[in-house]
Amino acid sequence: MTTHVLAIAGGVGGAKLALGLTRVLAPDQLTIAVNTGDDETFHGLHVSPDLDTVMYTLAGMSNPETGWGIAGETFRALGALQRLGANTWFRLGDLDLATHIRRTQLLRDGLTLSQATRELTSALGIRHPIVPMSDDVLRTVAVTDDGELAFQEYFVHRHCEPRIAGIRFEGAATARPSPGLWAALASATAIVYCPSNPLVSIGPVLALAGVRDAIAAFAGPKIAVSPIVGGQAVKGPAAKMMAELGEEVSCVGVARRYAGVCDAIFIDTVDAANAGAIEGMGMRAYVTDTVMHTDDDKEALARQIVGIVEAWDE
Ligand code: FO1
Repeated sequence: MTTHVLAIAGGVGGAKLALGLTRVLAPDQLTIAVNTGDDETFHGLHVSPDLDTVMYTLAGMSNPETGWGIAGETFRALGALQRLGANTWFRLGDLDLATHIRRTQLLRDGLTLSQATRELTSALGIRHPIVPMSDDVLRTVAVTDDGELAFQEYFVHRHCEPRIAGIRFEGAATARPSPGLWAALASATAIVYCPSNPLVSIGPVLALAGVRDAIAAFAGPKIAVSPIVGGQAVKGPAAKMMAELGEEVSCVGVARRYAGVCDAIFIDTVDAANAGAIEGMGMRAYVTDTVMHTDDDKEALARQIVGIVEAWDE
C-alpha cells in the first residue's frame, strides 16, 4: 500500500514537521490538516494564523525569528491603521495583509475556506495539500480567571497571562471536518500529530463532529510528536496551560492527552526515562532528537516517522 500521511498541525511547531514531511513524501502521499480554531477577524479581514504559518513555511517565506508572519516584513499599514484609531495589538505586516485581503475577497466571492486555501497555496507554488480542519466556524475560547477570552485575545493581547481554568471550542457541536480532512481520514495509511499544542492546536481538530471517533477507529498507525521536551514547551504556552489545568507537564502528560487516539509517541532524548511510563499506557515510545532547528532536522525527524509508518505491523 502506498504511504499516505495525514499530518495534523497547529502553528509554528506543526509547520516545522510539515515542512520535513514535504521533503520525504510526494504531494499525493501527504495531507496537512491545519487548526482554524485560532482564526479571527481583524480590520474586517479573515485571518487564519495557523494556515498562514504552515503556508508561509512551505513556501519558504516565513519569518525565521518568530516562526509566524513573513520574512523581511514591514508594518507601515499597521502604523497607519493605528493613527486612524484602530486596535493594532495583533501585528499584521504589510505583505501578510495581502494574504488576508485575498482570502477575505475569495470568501466573499462564495468560496469555502478550503477552496480559498487552495487558491492561496497554489499561487505561492505549494504542491503539497494544506487543508483547513473545517470550512465551518469553530473558535477556541480560553476560560480564564479573568473571564472568557477569544484565543488571540488571550494569546497575543493578554500574553497568556490570565490563569486558565478550561478551554471551550465554540461551534464544535455543529462544525464538520473539511472535505480534505474527511477524505484523508478515509484514505490515509497513517496519522501524525505534529508537535503542536495538544490543547489548543490539536484539540480543536479532535473536537470537530465525528473526528475523534473516526480517528479512534482508524486502522493505521497514529503517531504523535511531543511538543513538551524536558518539562517545557519547545515554543508557546502549552506547558503553562497544562500546569494550570492540573495536567502533568511532560511527554507522559501529552501521551495521556492523546489516549484513545494515538498508538505511539516520539519523545526527545532528554525524556528517555519517560519511555517506560508511556509504554505502560499501551503506547509505543520512540526516543530521538525532536527539537528541530534546521531544515535538515525537520527532514530527519520526518524520515524517522515515515520509516516507522512504513514498517508498522499491528
Ligand atoms: N503572534 C504574536 O505573538 N503576536 C502577534 O502580533 C501575532 C500576529 C500574527 C499575525 C499573523 C499571523 O498569521 C500570526 C500572528 N501571530 C502573532 C501568531 C499567532 O497568534 C499564533 O502563533 C497562533 O495563533 C498560535 O498557533
